[in-house]
Amino acid sequence: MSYKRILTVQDISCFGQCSLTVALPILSAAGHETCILPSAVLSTHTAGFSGYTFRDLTDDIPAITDHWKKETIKFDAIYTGYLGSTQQIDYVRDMIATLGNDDFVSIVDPAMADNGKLYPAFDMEFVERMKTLVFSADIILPNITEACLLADFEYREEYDEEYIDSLLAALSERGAKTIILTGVSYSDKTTGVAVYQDNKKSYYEHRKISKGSHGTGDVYASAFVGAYLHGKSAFDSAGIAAEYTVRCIENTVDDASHWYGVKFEPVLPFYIDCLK
Ligand code: PXL
Repeated sequence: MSYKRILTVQDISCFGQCSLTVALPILSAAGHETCILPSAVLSTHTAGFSGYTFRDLTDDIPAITDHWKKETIKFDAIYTGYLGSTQQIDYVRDMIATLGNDDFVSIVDPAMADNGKLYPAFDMEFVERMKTLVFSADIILPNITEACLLADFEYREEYDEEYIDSLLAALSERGAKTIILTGVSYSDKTTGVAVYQDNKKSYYEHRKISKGSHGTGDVYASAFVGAYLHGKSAFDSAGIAAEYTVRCIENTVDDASHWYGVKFEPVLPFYIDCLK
């Protein structure tokens, strides 16, 4: 088994089971050294709560990364999620350019939109800047909404395989390398992930749970990164992350009081088994 040092850059939502409170335990469970750079600190995530606090940590980032450079600290991978400002996108690009070991991988989840809409904190300037990060990363994990924003593509609620193929082609033409496109569903009972790598597309289909859950994009991306850095292929990692995320949702769906996230912790043993 390989022990990698991963830096993950995303927010701390103190309550709400998303971003770093999900990434840190999942990457650790996958057996990796997990270093963090919080992009912001919020009292809760922004999906479904109102009146949340938001402390932007943009101004702290240069001193943190300068210190790492002085200490010659390097990472095997940088995995980014929800960022706190447009400026942070440039800082992350600098980290990717300067803080990588040999065989370094950059993995970007452009966590900024879902269901046809940008999250409340973001605007089109952020989207434009995010393109510079996404189209230079080794692996990206957009959902369909994010992919459409990044590729200037029309967003559709209903679509077919041809539409998804054109969306993947548009991303690839703009510079995307390996694409893990999440939430691709061609039937009522199933959904899946389209994996585009070396000009070839594959599709991992799995059961769909009708009720949408918060934070599952972060659970999925973190489980993907953990498996990929463990040495699994992009397609196998996409499948493992999908099976794990579905089980996390199934473990939560009957508990109406747990609407803000998924109970991913009790399902970690399943994830660890998948990595064997
Ligand atoms: O799960 C994505 C996410 C992460 N962090 C914050 C969010 C969201 C989604 O809304 O609000 C703060």
